Formats: sequence, structure tokens, C-alpha cells
Amino acid sequence: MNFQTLQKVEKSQFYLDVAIRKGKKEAQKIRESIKGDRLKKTVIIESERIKAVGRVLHGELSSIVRNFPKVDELDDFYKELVKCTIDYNKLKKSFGAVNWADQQSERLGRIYYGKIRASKDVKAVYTHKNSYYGRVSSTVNQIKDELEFLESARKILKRFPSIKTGLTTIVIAGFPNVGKTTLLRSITGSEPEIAPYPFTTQGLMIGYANINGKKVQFIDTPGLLDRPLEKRNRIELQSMLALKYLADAIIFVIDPTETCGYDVDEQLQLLEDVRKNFKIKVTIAINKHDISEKQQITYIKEKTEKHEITEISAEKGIGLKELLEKIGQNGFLA
Ligand SMILES: Nc1nc2c(ncn2[C@@H]2O[C@H](COP(=O)(O)OP(=O)(O)O)[C@@H](O)[C@H]2O)c(=O)[nH]1
Ligand SMILES: [Mg+2]
Repeated sequence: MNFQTLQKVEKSQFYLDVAIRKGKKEAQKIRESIKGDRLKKTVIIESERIKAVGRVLHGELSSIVRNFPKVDELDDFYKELVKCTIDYNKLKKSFGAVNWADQQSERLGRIYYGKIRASKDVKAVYTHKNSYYGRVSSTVNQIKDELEFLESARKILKRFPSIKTGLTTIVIAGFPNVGKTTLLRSITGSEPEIAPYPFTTQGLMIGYANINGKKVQFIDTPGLLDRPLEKRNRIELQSMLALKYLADAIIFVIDPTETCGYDVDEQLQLLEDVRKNFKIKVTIAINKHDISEKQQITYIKEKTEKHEITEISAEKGIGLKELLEKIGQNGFLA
């Protein structure tokens, strides 16, 4: 899903100005081409002006609602992100308000078009035109706050990551400096793309690899799955857990040497948190095989008896094939 191209939602006065300018142009065009007495000409000019104004307003207001993504139709992953970053009720109410203003201005257009057409003198024509302008302006200005809210929502959506939700996706988790990014690079053989993510400054790192002829997406999540979950507020947690709608499996990277700066017990605690919260396949990669000691590995193995473990060195490219094979055993890489 790509939210970058979403069109800006302008202030109410902007739409009125555009519409009124268009009305003026239309009126000028007609004035040059029609003949008849003053009343007849004025009636035609002003009724066509109103029509043009209404057309523009309808075009602008309806396209705001049409172009915005329908939250209900989004993938669960994006739906979840919307829920934790945007006031969903307010969003729905704002769309309702824009629809209301759209219908209301159409109604006013019809009413005043009729009044102008039926006018018996020039002065009445202008009175009706001015009333129309007054009422339509007040209608559009009434949704001023809603338009501003939609624009702020658009700016948030713009910062959503563009992620291919249809691809098989493996999320890489673990404390900082355990070797997640190194692993992503060596699996995918390229520099990761960076995609923004709510509540993190570093962004998701995304890479792709071909496994058994199938394109698989790998996502490294700095700032997300790299510290105890209990330390996060509810909203942060929710935005992080949105990843479960995306991920088919998690590779949890452990640094047995503790050179990352976190001891193994802390890392195992996070592993348990992740397993409990995500409820998808979690496979363990014990990294830095090139510098680790045997008893460090044994300790982890004892503590994680029932888990699937692969010893790797992300940097030296050791054990990666075996790791990917184990992920593939789940069936989704077949
Ligand atoms: N010796 C050794 N160092 C590694 C290995 N993998 C990563 N590192 C080092 O660990 C540090 C942190 O790696 P990085 O991938 O940035 O960790 P991240 O914070 O989890 O993404 C870097 O200095 C890497 O060079 C490995 O297999 N062996
Ligand atoms: Mg990293």
C-alpha cells in the first residue's frame, strides 16, 4: 500500500476560492457569447455561474472522500496502524461531514438555480446569487475543522511504511547490536531499504531474497523489537504488534558473547515476550559463532530446550543456509 501519493486536503476557503474563480470564468465566457435583453442575459449568466461553482465544489469535496483510503478495506496490518495513530471515530465523522457539505451545496445549487431562472428582474437575480454565495460559503466553512483533521490524518498516513503485504515476510528481532542488520544484509545481499514506522525514529529496514524461487521479504525492526515490551506504552505496543499481521515468522537473534551490551538472560526474556505476543513461528539464531564460546551456547540451549535453534555468524556467512531451511520448513516457503 502506498500512502505517499495521497492528495493534500486544503482549507475550506481554498475550495471556495477555486469554485468562485471558476464561476467567474464561466460567467465571462457566457457574457461574450449570448444575446438578448438585460434580464435574460443576467439570468443565464448567473445561473450558469452557480452551476459552475457547484460543479467545482462537488468535484473537490467528493474527491477528498473518494481518494482517502477506506480503513475498513485496508490490510489488517495497516488497519492496526491507523487505529494506533489516528482517531478512527473522528476520521469517520470527518468523512461524514464532508459528504454532508457536498450534498448540502448541491442542494443549495439546485434551489438557487431555480430561483434565478424564475427571477422577474435583474435585482432579484443578484440577490439570489449573493444568497447562494453566502449559504454555500457558510456550508463549506462549517467543515473547516474536519478538513484540517483530515489533512493531519493524511500527514500521518504519509509516514506509514510502504510494505508489500502480499509477500512472505520474515521479521528479524533481538536486542541492539546482536547482528540483525548484518544478518539482513547477508541474507538479502544488498543494502536494505528504509521505511518510516510510527513511534520509531530509525525506520524499518527491508530487504528481499529469493528462496526456493519465491521472493521473501525480510524486515529488521530497530527500535521496535529490541527492548522489553513492558517498557512501552499501550499505543507503542499496538503499533509494534501490528507487525504480526505482516510476519509469517520471526528470526530472533541472540548474541551469546554479550558484546552487544545485553546479557543473555535479558535477551531470553525478550524472546519469551516476543513468543507470547506474536503467536507465530519464532526461530532462534545464535549469532557471532566466530567469536562465541561453547559454554555460552550450551547455556542458551539449556534455557531454550523446546526451541528451534541455529548457530550462525551473520558476518562470516556461517549457518545462514541452515537457518533459511528451518524457516522454510513451516511450509510457506515451499
Ligand atoms: N564477530 C562477529 N560480529 C558480528 C557478527 N554479526 C554482527 N557482528 C557485529 O556486531 C555489531 C552489531 O551488528 P548490527 O548488525 O549492527 O546489529 P543490530 O543492531 O542488531 O542491527 C557490528 O559491529 C557487527 O559487525 C558475527 O557474526 N560475528
Ligand atoms: Mg541494526
